[in-house]
Amino acid sequence: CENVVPCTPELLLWLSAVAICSLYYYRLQCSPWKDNACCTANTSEQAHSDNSYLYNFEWNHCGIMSEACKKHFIQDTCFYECSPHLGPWVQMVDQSWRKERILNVPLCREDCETWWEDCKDDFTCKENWHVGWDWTTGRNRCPSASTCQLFSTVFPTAQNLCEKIWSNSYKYTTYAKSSGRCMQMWFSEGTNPNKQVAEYYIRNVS
Ligand code: FOL
Repeated sequence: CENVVPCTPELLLWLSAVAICSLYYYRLQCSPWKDNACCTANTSEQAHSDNSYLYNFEWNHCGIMSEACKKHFIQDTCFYECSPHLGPWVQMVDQSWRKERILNVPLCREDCETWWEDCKDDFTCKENWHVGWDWTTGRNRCPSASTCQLFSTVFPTAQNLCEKIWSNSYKYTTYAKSSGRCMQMWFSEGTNPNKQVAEYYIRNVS
């Protein structure tokens, strides 16, 4: 900071406080579920790690993913692993790595749109992140037939991203968070807004 402003001890202290706070913030993305969660503290810790053992999944498969984009993937992991209100959308599957999946969870438009907005300038080589990777190194790498492209090329719209990336785990909706008709990946600590949404969809089975 010397070239910009004088490095007073106060300023240095402030800068380190900011650094520590932002680190702390990123470690706490699953905390909204702390009172009622399907995940363990260990899983929520792993959700924040670039070398997570959860699925050995490499976010940085086309260069380093931006922090702004990655935070949505961390939040998605929290939601996927921790949410106790996904029952209406759970289906049995017969896959090597899981026996249940979520299908067509109605996601609030803000959550989907900010996810796309924050990732649109990042890169990926695949539209469906569930299948077709090269796992020979133990972590997913781009298959040789693919090329790294902008998210905004692979996923032209927010709807494309949210629905296709995890093979229709999510259904894009135009419902706002305030509607009570969509599930929120992002919410503050306190009452979980998704409880009432799940109850609504259980009562109104199509
Ligand atoms: N988030 C959400 N919202 N829904 C999900 O289903 C979801 N799933 C993951 C992470 N976040 C999620 C798990 N991700 C493989 C790839 C990705 C992954 C888990 C496993 C994997 O091993 N793919 C193999 C095929 C495995 C198989 O189907 O047998 C591959 O070919 O790349």
